[in-house]
Amino acid sequence: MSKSITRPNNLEAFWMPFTANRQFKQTPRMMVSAKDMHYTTDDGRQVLDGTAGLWCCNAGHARPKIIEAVQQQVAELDYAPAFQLGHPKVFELASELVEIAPSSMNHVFFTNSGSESVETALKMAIAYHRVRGDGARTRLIGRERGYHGVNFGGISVGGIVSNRKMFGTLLGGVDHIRHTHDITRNAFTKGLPEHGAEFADDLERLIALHDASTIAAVIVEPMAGSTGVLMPPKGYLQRLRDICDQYGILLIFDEVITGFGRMGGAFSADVFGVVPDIMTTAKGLTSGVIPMGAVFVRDDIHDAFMTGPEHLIEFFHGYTYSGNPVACAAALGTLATYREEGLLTRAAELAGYWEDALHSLRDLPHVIDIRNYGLIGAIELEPIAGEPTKRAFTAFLNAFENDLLIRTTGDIIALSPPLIISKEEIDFLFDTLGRVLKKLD
Ligand code: PXG
Ligand code: PLP
Repeated sequence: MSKSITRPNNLEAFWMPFTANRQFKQTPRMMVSAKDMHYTTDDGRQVLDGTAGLWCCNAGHARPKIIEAVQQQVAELDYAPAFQLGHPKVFELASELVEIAPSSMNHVFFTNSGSESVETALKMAIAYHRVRGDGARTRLIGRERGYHGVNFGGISVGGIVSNRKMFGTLLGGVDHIRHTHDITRNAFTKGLPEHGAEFADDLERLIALHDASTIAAVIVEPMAGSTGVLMPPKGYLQRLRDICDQYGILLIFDEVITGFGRMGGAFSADVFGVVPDIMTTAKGLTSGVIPMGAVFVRDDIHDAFMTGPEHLIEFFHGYTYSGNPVACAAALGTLATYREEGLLTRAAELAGYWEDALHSLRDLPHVIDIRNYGLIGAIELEPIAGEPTKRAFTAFLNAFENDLLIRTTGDIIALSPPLIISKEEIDFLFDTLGRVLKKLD
């Protein structure tokens, strides 16, 4: 392929998402192609993808099965209306998905992103109580430091201050349980932290305040990714599950990052043995190739809607592109790739090697915590006094110059490579990152 792709001569028009626009446009970092574990930049460098794009390219880049599926589908049926009409692939995909989902979740609603999956799940939860005649249950409970996308519902239940503070009063009737980050007791834990199951009891506080009869659902990420990789303390998710069961509150797991193999199983519901009532996914569903999300629901939640006259719409919700045929083809190609290469469990096989390599960085300057599970790792750095985020952002820039893509949030470095990574590539990743960290001011 030609490497003579030139840089566009005007970068002004595109307002970049979640980006320091002015910094980027002064010194652009441009990706022009990708294959397997690597991006190629416009200056011809091969950069190791340490983040699976944005936690989504779980099968790696330019995988043949996915390319073929998308190319065929776009020529055969590019689009079919999603409302009151169907096409074969969307049913085929839903059936394949419920095969790998927890056994009680046999229904799937399609969206186009994680943010839309979250909105869909929150609406389903509130509507579910209402169709059962329990319409006072409208309150939604999220968690401090939670990330549930960027739409109004998602930022309302979310708990990342910078994503909330600019946008007014948000959704009413929302409250938050406390986050689970506790470096004092859990620093440098390998795998799940020993301490903190009792943080789940904070839900009891909110139930005492609002009364369970007003609460529709609790939404949490089983592993809080975007805020900087916070693993659930041992026993924490089970305790949340127990409290929700006791009070008739739905439990939503936001598995947008944790779904599709990242933690070492298809979903973290399997990995941690705690099954939610509703599960939101996106990202790894199509390995990032075409935007798509899916919301999985427990059978009795779906069935509760299937009442009334049969010619009437049961759930007044959906997107123009829900179950888009090309997205479905991408997802089917992705699932085939996962299946053939054993990728949904590969993170579990590599976890030990990954963990050892990651924790070998613990004595480097400014490192105050290291966390990991499956093929996820995080390195928390001491912020520069008065200049939060700067130290980690410098590490990101230096790593990129040294042919390694990492991701930072605040002063935390997050790592989540494609699930096809080799041991040699893991070595390259941590050797490079170690050199970058050693040089940080
Ligand atoms: N829920 C969770 C748990 C997520 O992690 C979303 C919802 C929203 O998905 P969409 O597809 O609308 O972006 C996410 C997305 C990062 C990072 O670097 C994380 C996400 C997106 C982009 C960057 O931490 N998470
Ligand atoms: N805005 C307008 C004016 C629309 O007509 C529609 C869909 O018909 C939307 C927003 C929602 O778009 P989507 O279904 O792609 O989310």
